[in-house]
Amino acid sequence: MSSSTSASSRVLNSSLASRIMSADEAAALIGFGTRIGMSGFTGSGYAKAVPLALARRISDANLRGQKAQVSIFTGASTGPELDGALAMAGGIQLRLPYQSDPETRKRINAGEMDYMDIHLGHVAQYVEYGFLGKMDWALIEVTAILEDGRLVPSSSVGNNRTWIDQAEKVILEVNARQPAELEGMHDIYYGLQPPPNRQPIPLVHTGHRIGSPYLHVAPEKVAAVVLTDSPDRNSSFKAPDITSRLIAGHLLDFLGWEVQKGRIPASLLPLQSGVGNIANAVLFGLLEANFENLTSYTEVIQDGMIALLRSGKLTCASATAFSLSPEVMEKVNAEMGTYRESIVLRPQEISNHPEIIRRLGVIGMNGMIEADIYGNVNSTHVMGSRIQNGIGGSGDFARNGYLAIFMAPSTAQLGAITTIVPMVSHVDHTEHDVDVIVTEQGLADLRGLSPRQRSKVIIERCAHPDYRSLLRDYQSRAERLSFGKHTPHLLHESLSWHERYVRSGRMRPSES
Ligand code: 0RQ
Repeated sequence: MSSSTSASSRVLNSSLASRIMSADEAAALIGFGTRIGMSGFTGSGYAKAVPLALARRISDANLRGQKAQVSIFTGASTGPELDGALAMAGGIQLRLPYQSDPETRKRINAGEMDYMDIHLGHVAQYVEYGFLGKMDWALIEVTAILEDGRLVPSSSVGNNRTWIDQAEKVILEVNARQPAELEGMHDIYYGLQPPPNRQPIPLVHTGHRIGSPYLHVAPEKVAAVVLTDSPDRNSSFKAPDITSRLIAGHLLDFLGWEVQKGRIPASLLPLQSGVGNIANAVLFGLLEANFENLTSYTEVIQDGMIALLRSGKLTCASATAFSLSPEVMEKVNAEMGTYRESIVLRPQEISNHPEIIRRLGVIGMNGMIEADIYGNVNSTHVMGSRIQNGIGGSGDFARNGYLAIFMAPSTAQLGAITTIVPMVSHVDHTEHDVDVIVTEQGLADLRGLSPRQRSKVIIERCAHPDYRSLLRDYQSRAERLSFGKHTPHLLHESLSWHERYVRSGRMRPSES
């Protein structure tokens, strides 16, 4: 297959080519009330034409007074043509497992849409165990369909293997915009069995290939093939600002100390890096740091990861998806073939698998909304009730990695609220899973510390000076007056700290 081909010339299987139809015709096959497993992980490799056509159908039906909705399962967040369009049409009944679309977020927080926030590494097996009901449709973007019917996956793998295997019927979108050179980059593992017959996964280093570069589909399940030619859509990253540079600096100093103490090799351990600007700033910080021969076992390949690969500092990156800014995506797409040896894209039940994350000793670096003085971390909820994105893969890596590191600026909303609080308003990662907290103020290494010791280190190292004395005061009063003295708390007071955000008057009307 040449690199710039039309979508129709990428459907090499004649039987499947006979099922080519328009996005509207394919969307018309999907019944309302069904469960659809769609491709997509961050703004990469998501189905782009059929969701838009489905959203139009749903809008029309709703105008006629029909309550038309579907349930959407994906790998993670997607792009505006999927989440954005379907949410805008009021067409999503249930969404899982991770989203970051503004319209979807608005509807979830307005109580108009059900949302299940599931560890990304758990989704495939939850569906296979039958916990989430029967899958009606799989709607999957692919790069090409080979003569023998095998599928060349797209710029993300996510849960596509599971959706194709579990769904009754499959719709394939063949996207000519995805570089043909993606062929050979994927590693799709078909060896997972359910308990009690589950065997060890034979993956022992980041670049290890243990499966096939192709997805397999039973041809009789394919109800439609739709041809597209549209780019992935991820947002651009902000240039690292002073806060994210400081956070990156503290983190890199800490990793340097760990090497000096002989705890980890000079090439570190495989890195996992979460979403967002701070995670990206840490990757760019690594460019200037003294570490060589790095590897990465992660979910998403961000701009910073590509810069590290190009510099030669990173030798190999394993992930389930690209998550590149439009500028970097264009460059990477033009030279995709050069990354075939250094990048492996896997199903997310493998990229996020506890067994492998523990075996490789992954260093997990993720963003957070807030942490409390005992080291519990909230990654998902503002004021304990308004979801931001979701836990994503942060729990898979925090619970099972060699180090669980969480990062955030020490204040949010222009300083109106401290991100170091007495008690988090929602817990995603408990004190038992969190090793290190970093803000621009400093880094708290919590390993080996009791709760009371942790609280002192977190306040002194991570809290913003404007909030430090208030936190010290809370902590000392709690130590004197608390019911128990193991994890001292004043329950009537601890959560009221979050009200500062409301009292500050800096909430936007849409949030109140
Ligand atoms: O609000 O959008 O109105 O400005 O929350 O915060 O500072 O832009 O942070 O983009 O680094 O994301 C935790 C959300 C951080 C992310 C989180 C407000 C803040 C802003 C966003 P505005 P920032 P980032 C692998 C791993 C979970 C998933 C994960 C995340 C908005 O890192 O989703 O780790 N993590 N996946 O102002 C009130 C606070 C606040 C607050 C932040 N304490 N109170 N508002 N905000 N803290 C990848 C995948 O799994 C796919």
